[in-house]
Amino acid sequence: MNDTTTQKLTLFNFWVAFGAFGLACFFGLYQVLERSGMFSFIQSPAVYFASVSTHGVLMAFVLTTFFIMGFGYYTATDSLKQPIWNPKLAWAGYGVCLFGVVLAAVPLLLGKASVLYTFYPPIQANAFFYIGATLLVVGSWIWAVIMIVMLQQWKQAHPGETVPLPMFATAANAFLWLWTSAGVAMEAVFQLLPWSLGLMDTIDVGLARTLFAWTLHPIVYFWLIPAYIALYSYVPQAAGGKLFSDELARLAFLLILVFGLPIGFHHLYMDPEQNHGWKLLHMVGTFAVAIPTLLTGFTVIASLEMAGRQRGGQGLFGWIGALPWKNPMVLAAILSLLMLVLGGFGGIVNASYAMNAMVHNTAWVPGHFHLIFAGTVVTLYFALAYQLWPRLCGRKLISEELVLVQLWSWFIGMGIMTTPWHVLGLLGQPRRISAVHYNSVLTLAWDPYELLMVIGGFVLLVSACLFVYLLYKTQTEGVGLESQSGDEGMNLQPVRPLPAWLNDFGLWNRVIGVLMALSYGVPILQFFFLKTYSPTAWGY
Ligand code: HAS
Ligand code: CU
Repeated sequence: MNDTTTQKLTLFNFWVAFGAFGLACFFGLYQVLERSGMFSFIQSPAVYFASVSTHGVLMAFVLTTFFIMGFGYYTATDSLKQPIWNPKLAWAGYGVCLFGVVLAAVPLLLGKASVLYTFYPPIQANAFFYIGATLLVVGSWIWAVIMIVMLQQWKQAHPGETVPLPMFATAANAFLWLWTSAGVAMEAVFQLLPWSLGLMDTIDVGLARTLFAWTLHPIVYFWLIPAYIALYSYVPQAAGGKLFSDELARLAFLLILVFGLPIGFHHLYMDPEQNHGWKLLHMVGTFAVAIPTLLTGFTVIASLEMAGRQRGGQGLFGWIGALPWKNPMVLAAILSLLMLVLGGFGGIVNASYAMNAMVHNTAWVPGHFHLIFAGTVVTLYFALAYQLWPRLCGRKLISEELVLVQLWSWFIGMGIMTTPWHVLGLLGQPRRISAVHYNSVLTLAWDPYELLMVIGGFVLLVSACLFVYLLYKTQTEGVGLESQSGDEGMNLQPVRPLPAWLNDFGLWNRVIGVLMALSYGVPILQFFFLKTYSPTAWGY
């Protein structure tokens, strides 16, 4: 039941997301070419770092935030069957975000903000970059508030009823985002902005990295949750079955919300500003947060198995062949789960304190996150776009075959590009370098992998262009749909009444408050009481 306001809001958000994505893929190809060192005429560290910073910001912040906002508006109206609360405010949020992106884009493209997407000090960007990034976050808070208000409105109108799963997950993501973004917001307001405006001579880099770590881990779950909504709410139905367990799905989202937040120090294992005990504590939490993903794998694969068996699949694995592989949603789910196996394995290696020393700051890390984010998550964003586009534009997709070609080529390209990165990382190649000549026999071993990475980059760019082309052509030239039925696709199977803790976030927000105070309180407060870099302060 999407009214035209929702359709427009969703489409406008999606076009910014996918426009940013398409552009970022061009930067990506340039980067693999430059980094390979095979084409001396394009070698330029200055251009490389401007490009990789723009690429990272476009992919990690623009694609994701706009996609999540657009999908959230769609999911809220479709699953709650109520219009958007305060559409004017929603458009204002969109405007603030877009303005922020433009403001940040100028210094990025001029090479005045080559600070990479993590913008760790002491490298400094032009102030407009930080102002733009802050506006993007502030605009997205408006979206989060609208989601939470819509949830409350629905609950008031339906006392005692169970919130539909897609909206439950969307609201979890809105809360997650408010908690998550607080870290980087504090870093921007109290450190980066005054420093870049010349109001402060220096800032504490250790504190900045700690505040960024607050944001850096849970933000990846902010990106991931829409992908899981696809897995739970669209895939079982698309496969011809139903969701194995609605309750397990809710539990997975709650566990992501609670465990995803207080564990950011696995990004700081090799940093000196936090002590070992805190890192160990965050490591335990990091292993705990793998549980909801394992639950998701179990529930979704069980749903697929039920569907495959209903379609006549026999034996231990016969159901896999019986699945409708030509359905874009099902194909995307299978490919995503396959990439999740290796991407998640890499995550567990990263999370292991001792093994992290082996891979930290090597090409392994971009291998990990391209596979799990650009692979698993973005593939499901594609599938959601293909699912929603006909409903948003009132037109049929122009070619089912090309959609499948696009999904397969993205999967193949991602495999070709990220496997060598994992190997290169183990061979000791640092991440975040442009083409560097080490003049060493040891680095000769890198060459074949660099060639593969270039080939992967090409395949990915072709696939990305095909994706944007398919959406554009469908919107402009697709054959009109005869009727638009409301619930098609989204699984809203009725659920029995659930206890409040599985249907509400009040308790969980309090639990998170306590966990955040426990895991970040002392590590942040110490900066105000200790002399950060005094060796005695660290007990050495
Ligand atoms: Fe990560 C670094 C740990 C998940 C993204 N991660 C990053 C960075 C990004 C990122 C962007 O502990 C780089 C940040 C930077 O620039 O510095 N990550 C983890 C762990 C997980 C994890 C433990 N990461 C993600 C997700 C991301 C993401 C999701 C994006 C969306 N990550 C780390 C650590 C670092 C890190 C360290 C710091 C590294 C360093 O030193 O800098 C877990 O959530 C992963 C759990 C997943 C699994 C996989 C289970 C598999 C399943 C699939 C089953 C399917 C089957 C096949 C069997 C345990 C459920 C079925 C087949 C059919 C045909 C049906
Ligand atoms: Cu993390």
